[in-house]
Amino acid sequence: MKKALFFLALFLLTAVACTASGGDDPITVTDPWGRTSPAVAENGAFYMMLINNGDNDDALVSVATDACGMVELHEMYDKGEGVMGMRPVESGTIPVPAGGSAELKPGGLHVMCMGKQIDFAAGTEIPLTLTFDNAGEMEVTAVIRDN
Ligand SMILES: [Cu+2]
Repeated sequence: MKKALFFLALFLLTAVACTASGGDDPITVTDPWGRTSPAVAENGAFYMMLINNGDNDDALVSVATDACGMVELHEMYDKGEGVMGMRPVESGTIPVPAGGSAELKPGGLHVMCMGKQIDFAAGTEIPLTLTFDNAGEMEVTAVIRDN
């Protein structure tokens, strides 16, 4: 029984590794990260570059992680008079066109982490499950750093 569990665990690990680095995966995610913030800060954000090497348009639909009470896809926008605000992306998804990319970065598109469950200390690694319209689920690890 123990042995069976071991092989099951091994299989699952292999499956996750393949999902993350699969050679024919049309979507590549580079440099997922989040900014350091103390546990008392209620919210945080994650950034990354989404690259679509495939022939079909795709879109980031949602992100899930145990590190946040709730996750939304957000964009920054100009409220006027030099004041920036943020809001959920209009279509609810972040488009990643075929042969193109989408950059999530400070001051722009971001994965909003509401109700942080942990301290975002430098060096902390946070697993994220990204769900794409076509490419399906993808596991990445965001690293917390200063900028
Ligand atoms: Cu936000």
